[in-house]
Amino acid sequence: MGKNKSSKNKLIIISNRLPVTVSRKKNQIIIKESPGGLATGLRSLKQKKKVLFIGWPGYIPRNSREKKYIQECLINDHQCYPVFLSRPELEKYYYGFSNRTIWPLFHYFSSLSTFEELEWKSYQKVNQKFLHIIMETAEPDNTFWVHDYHLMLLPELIRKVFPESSIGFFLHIPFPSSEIFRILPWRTEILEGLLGADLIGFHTYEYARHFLSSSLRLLGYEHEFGSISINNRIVRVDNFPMGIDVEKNNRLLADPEVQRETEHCRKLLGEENKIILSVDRLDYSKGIPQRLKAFELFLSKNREWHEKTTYIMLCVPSRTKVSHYRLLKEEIDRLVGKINGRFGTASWTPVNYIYRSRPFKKLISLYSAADIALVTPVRDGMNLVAKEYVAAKKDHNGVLILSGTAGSAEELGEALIVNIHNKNEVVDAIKKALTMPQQEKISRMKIMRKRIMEYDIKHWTQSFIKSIEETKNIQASREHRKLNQHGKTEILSQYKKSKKRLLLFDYDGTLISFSKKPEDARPDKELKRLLISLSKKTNNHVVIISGRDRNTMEQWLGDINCSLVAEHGSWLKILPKGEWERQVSIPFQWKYRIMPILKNYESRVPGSFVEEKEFGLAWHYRNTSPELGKMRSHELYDNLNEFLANTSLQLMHGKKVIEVRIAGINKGVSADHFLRMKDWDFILALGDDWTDEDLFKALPEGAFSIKIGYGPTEAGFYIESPTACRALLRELSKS
Ligand code: GDG
Repeated sequence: MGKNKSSKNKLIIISNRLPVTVSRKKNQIIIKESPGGLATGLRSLKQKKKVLFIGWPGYIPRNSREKKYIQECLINDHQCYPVFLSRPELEKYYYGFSNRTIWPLFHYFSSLSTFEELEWKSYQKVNQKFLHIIMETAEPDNTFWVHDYHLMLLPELIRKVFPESSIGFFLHIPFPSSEIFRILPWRTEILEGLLGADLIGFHTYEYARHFLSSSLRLLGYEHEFGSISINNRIVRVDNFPMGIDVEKNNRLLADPEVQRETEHCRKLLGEENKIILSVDRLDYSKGIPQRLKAFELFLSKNREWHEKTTYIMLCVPSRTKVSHYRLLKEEIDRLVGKINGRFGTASWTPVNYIYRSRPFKKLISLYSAADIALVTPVRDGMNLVAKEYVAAKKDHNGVLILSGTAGSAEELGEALIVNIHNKNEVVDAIKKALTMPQQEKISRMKIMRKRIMEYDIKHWTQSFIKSIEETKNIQASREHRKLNQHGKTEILSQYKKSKKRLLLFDYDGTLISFSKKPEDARPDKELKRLLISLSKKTNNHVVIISGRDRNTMEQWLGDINCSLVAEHGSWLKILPKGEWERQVSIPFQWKYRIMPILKNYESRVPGSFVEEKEFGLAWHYRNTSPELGKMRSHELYDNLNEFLANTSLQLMHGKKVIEVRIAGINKGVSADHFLRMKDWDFILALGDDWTDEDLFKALPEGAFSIKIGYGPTEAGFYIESPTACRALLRELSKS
């Protein structure tokens, strides 16, 4: 496959299926475009970007000549790069892992999920296969947009071969709660695969929240407003509710053929007859049997509607090779037969069941003709049918009944929202819809329609791509501040040149890595040696600024010729005098009031503990279950915040710690003592926590400041870890 020379503006869309279908008829290969919403949405980007597609063409070639022919046609005429899959691959990767493991699990049908090692292996292999085609087709700086649950390992695979590329991933189905997700034996591999992307998109806020929660619980990744920092990379997680192709919709609604078909349909069923419509792929997630049972109950409870309402149920065959789907089909056939047999008459068939795919034009005519759309999935990522129905109701004369468990319910709150497992609720909704006053129908439909017209497929595509770009820009600005060799050389050369140097170091997370128990983070031999060597130099004044208590500081670092700051500045030991001085003179009765609150959290959150300092109290939650710790920390913070209002105490949320201490004391204020001491010609401050931000803010112009780890900061530079920080200290001490 020839490489397509390109620039940054090449966008590569990767999905299980290409937007074309290849088939063979009478010994001839036929290629038909099957543009879904996505392909349409991308058309609006085409002026700015060259768009290519990678995916399975839906056909297994008979021989290598045919394969080559198909390949050439697809590439040259459709910008589609095929990934050919063998029959065993389709069986294991597609029908197997994708549709027998992930699909049921992510739709909360965990009991239908199978966990077969061989299918997982095939899933891995096929994701690799996609990667190979990508490597033959793409350039390292392209933008990749990977779609859906079939390719969840691909973002990480692409990242490994093209580390600088921009990668977006969008999941079209729900992302389940972490309690369901963790059932998957290969949960960490899937999460890591997805986290190779720069941007991970979901239909709803809930799915994004579930994903963030799984990443935290299973991999320990914290997030800040939906952004996760992994080493030096940011991964943004957000919701992008998919819209529909509004333009196509409007075009078809104006088409005389569609209008004729709508009228024909209405006439056929009788002008007075109310039409209830549902359109689904035949899938257990769509709640079809439950809906039929609810309709049966409606008919049995409301005889006055007999012969006055018809339910048109369009089911599109789907995954017929998976046994659950075949069983479902049988159940649906049986239920339709039962209802029609029980209530039907010579002139009226209550359920008009169509089991085949119809051209989209016909679908629009049906939407247009229907008085009610009954969209009641058990669970659905979004459900575009609900949106298509609303969009087709130009005259606003229709009612949408929608499951609260469909992603689209987040945007379509004016629908009659139901729980499909509550048959009576559905029956009431059907009745309400049939008798709804015209004015109410119009006002509900108007609001929904306006929203759908605005947030259409173009809007969705553009905002996703824009969001990848924004994430990349944030990444670049961070990269720009990463302490590279050039930055290091500058610091070292300034250091060498200067005569009056102030070195301000935070302790935990900066000079030493965090450990499970705070008392285990003693300085190691090398650290002591480095600190001694740096503080011995007559031109240097070393200050270690910590939130730790005075006794620990003295015990661990008291023998070094440096100044110490304990409890964020409540105590200072300033050289050359070298005696501890208290900076606060406030009665500490307050501790007796705060302590029971913190102790209560200590007992409620296993692994957490309270630390008592002379002028502060801290509740540490580093060793708790990450989510519980985080949740309780926010709760405690809120409680204390109210409690401490109008006191001279301040509340601080540090790294896995909540601390209460005297107001007006912080690392910035303590640093000021040292900054004012002399006219320093070299200042270097190192810190990792947000308490160190006060220190960075207090520094004069020209000072060097370095944040250890990633996240928003006032510091001039980033460095990735305490280990990297140690390496810098080594170089300084050698200078
Ligand atoms: C997955 C997620 C998410 C249906 N019958 C015919 C036909 N359709 C079209 C509809 C609609 C689409 O198929 C169905 O989309 P849904 O959103 O309802 O459901 P899934 O197929 O399960 O899609 C879902 C979606 O991905 C997008 O992210 O919303 O939650 O499960 O557009 O119009 N089209 C034609 N003939 C038919 O007979 N031509």
